[in-house]
Amino acid sequence: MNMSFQIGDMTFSLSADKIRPVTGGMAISGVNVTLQLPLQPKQYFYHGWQSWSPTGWIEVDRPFAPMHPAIMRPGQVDPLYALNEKPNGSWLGAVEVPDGDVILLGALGLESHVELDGQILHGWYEQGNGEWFIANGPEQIVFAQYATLLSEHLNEKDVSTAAPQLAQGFRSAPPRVWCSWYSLYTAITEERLLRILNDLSDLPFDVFQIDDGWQKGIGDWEANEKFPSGMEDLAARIHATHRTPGLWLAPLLIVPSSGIYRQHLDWLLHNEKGELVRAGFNWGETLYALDTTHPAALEWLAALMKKVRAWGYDYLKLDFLYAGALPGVRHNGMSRETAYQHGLKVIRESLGKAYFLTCGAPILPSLGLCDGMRLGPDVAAYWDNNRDSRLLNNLAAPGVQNALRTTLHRLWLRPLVHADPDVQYFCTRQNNLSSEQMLLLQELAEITGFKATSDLPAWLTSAERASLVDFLNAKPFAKQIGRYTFEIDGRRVDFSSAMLLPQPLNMLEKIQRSLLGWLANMPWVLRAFDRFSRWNLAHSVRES
Ligand code: 9PG
Repeated sequence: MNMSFQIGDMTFSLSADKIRPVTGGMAISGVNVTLQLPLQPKQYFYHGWQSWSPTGWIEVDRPFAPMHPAIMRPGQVDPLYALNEKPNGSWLGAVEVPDGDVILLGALGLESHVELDGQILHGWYEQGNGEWFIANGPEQIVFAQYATLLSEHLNEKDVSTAAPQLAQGFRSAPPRVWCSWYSLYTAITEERLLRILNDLSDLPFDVFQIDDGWQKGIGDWEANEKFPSGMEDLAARIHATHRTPGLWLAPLLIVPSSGIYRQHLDWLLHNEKGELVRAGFNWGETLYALDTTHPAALEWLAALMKKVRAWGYDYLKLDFLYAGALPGVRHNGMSRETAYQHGLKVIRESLGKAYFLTCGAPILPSLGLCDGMRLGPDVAAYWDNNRDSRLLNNLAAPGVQNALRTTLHRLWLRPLVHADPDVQYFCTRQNNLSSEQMLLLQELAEITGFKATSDLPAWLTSAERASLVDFLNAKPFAKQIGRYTFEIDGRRVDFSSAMLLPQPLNMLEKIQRSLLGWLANMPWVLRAFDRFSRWNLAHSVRES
């Protein structure tokens, strides 16, 4: 069906199967929908696939170019669209019109994508038919209406099992978390964590969360030799300090050195050629994915979740979840995001009343099934890494600027899930952030209410410790006043400095990119790099 409509003094033409008015806009349906814009927009809202994928407003004539190295792409963007150089994004897209208003085209179902082709905003479902929301108006209002429709749509399909549990415990407000990752990385040991638990003393944290480094391997979720008393004992010790024990796992990833890989290759996701689907590269190994439609794999997944709950962990940070939604051929033929959602439901049910934080997670298919969601890439104790963000074009790389940019552009999701902006820093030791940069991160957490840090209590000066206590106890009132500006308890906060995108490369830098992208794409280089960072880490945390 083709129709035209008028917004202000502009005429649009729309092609879709069905059209009906809904609050704030129109609901349309169709596998392929197109909206002919009356003029070429200047800015496009690019929405990344999973937590770490770049998200934000970009100039239409300078869309995000492919990220490097290629080997990392499956773990950073939707691999199906990694080479699409038009402005495009997962499930939704928006453009800005000259009066400052925006036009949004947002899917209400999974496996959908939006692209800007000249003056045509084009949305499609990878398969099947689906619904869309289309609206025009002030940015915050249009996105809020989309979020409302998304929640109704997800509830309609009865996906939401998390929502009824939200009333319990600290789920009404996001938890305050001490997380081991951003100070110790994989160099955690039982002894070190117990010392920190003791040093935290009266700091008001709800959760003590153990991150990557406790496990035998990715797929082998048992305590390694650095945790001689076992994970159950550690959970009991955390409980004894009246904090909720939290644990990190990447349950949908499998690496070649794991037992699952050796014994159950058939549980892994394959492509149409029968080869294993690659899910990226990390820990010196190629990553593979669990097929979340394989009955035996699902049984193992449910048993794993029940095991960690029985150990005493009531807060789970489940990471690298995108692996379950990668393109591939599944055991029961399910499409990719539906298969992921199926796996997530099994996880949610097996976790019972535990707090479930998703990370590295495809956004729309996780809604309604988790309590909290990481909305950006990892922070780091520096603002930006020029090599990654600019030379390698990798805006999913760790750093405060990338994390602020992506998270800020996803704040419209807040009515649907606790928004985790990643950790904040208070400690100045071994930290390259300026006090203004540390403050911006803290302010973003004040806005979302999800507060966390990895700062080592023994490294905090008494002034730093006091400001951490104030931060954790405060319940400021935050209000958005512009695209990047907020008022927090009457104080004006401007995030614009974090929104800038890297400058284009000159000739010499382009040569550097090719060389670096080629080198960083080789497993042996990444393996050597991994070994070097572990060695470096061992030295830097010796004094902690
Ligand atoms: C633990 C970490 C922390 C962190 C997560 C996630 O592409 N990569 O190789 C890649 C590595 C680590 C990473 C993200 C991407 O970080 O976001 O908070 O839990 O895993 O390994």
